[in-house]
Amino acid sequence: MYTLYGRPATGSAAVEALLEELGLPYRLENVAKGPDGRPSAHYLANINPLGPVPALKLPDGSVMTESAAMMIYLADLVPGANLAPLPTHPARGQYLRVMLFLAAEIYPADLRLFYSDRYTTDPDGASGVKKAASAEMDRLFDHLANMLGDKPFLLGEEFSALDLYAAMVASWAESVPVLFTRHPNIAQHYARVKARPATARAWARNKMMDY
Ligand SMILES: N[C@@H](CCC(=O)N[C@@H](CS)C(=O)NCC(=O)O)C(=O)O
Repeated sequence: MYTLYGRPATGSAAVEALLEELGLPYRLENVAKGPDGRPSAHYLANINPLGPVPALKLPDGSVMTESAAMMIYLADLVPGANLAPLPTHPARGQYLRVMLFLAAEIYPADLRLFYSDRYTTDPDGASGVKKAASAEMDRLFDHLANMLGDKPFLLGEEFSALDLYAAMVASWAESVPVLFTRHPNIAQHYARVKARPATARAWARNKMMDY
């Protein structure tokens, strides 16, 4: 049994959808924030001392953090589900490249957008951080749209774990309707991913919106 620690519509949403897609047994643990904005002392002491979600407890009791690592790990565990190119597959390099681009570029830019005050020591600096993050998100989503092009999925015809992660970060845009108008291919991709029955089950719980 896997335990996914998360909160609706956060970085746990892609992992939850992937667990559904793979048919792995899991339970969800909601990590509520206290009045100080921090998770419980139990979560900090036993699951993730840094605080954020998601975290994933594996059947052997060990804990993983880092959403992209969970995506790569879980998809590889069930090769028969075909949600990741195998290490020797020609698409493996692009798969890892784009997964890390989403996790290391778009996700942190989004954190700067939504938690701007954390990224400056200047009491008046948050609005500048937010403005820069917003411009960076535009630039990164332009790049994502170029990588997607007119393909149904990021790797081409085949859906993969990458598409879950990409649709999740798209849902975090400063304005999703503006993003989807600017990049209709990202809008179509989001709809395609969200329409998958297993993902739809997980994302209904996350209240992932239709646009
Ligand atoms: N690099 C981490 C980032 C995790 C992260 O920043 N999670 C956010 C939610 S999307 C969070 O828990 N933020 C709460 C906080 O920092 O207070 C990952 O990919 O798992």
